[in-house]
Amino acid sequence: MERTLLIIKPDATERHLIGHIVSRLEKAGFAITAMKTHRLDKAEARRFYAVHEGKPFMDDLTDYMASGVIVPMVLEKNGAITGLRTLIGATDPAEADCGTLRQEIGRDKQRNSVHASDSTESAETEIPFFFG
Ligand code: 3AN
Repeated sequence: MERTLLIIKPDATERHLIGHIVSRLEKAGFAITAMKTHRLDKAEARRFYAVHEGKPFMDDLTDYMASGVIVPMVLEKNGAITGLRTLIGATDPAEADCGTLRQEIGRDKQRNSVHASDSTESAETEIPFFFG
C-alpha cells in the first residue's frame, strides 16, 4: 500500500468544498489515514514550497497558502502517488483533463484547490511535514 499527501488549499476550504473533495477521494478508492485542519504561517509555507524558492510566483504562492485554512491528509492506495496526480489533473485548471478535481473546482494556476505529492521522495518529506 503506497502513501501520499493531499492538501485541500484555502480557495477550496473557503468555498466549503472539503466534503466534496473527501467524497471524490473515497469514491476513487483512497483510504484517508490521517487528516486535520491547519493554518500555515508564511515561514512554514516557504519551507513547504522550498523547491520553488527563487521562482517569480513564490511570494504570491506562499501568501496565498498562508491566507486561510488548509486540510492536509494522508491517503493510501495501491499506486497512490500517480493515481492521485491523475485524479487531481494538471497544475493549471484550464489545462486539466475533463473529470479531474482541478478542472472541476480549480480557479487558476495558483488557486488550484488541491496539492498532491508528485513523487515517492516528495511524499516522504511532505507527510512528516504535517504529521510528524
Ligand atoms: P503541482 O501542484 O501541480 O505539483 P508545482 O509543484 O509545479 O505544481 O507548483 C506548486 C504550486 O505552485 C502549484 N500547485 C501552484 O499553486 C503554484 N504554481 C506553480 N506554477 C505557477 C505559476 N506559473 N503561477 C502561479 N502559481 C504557480
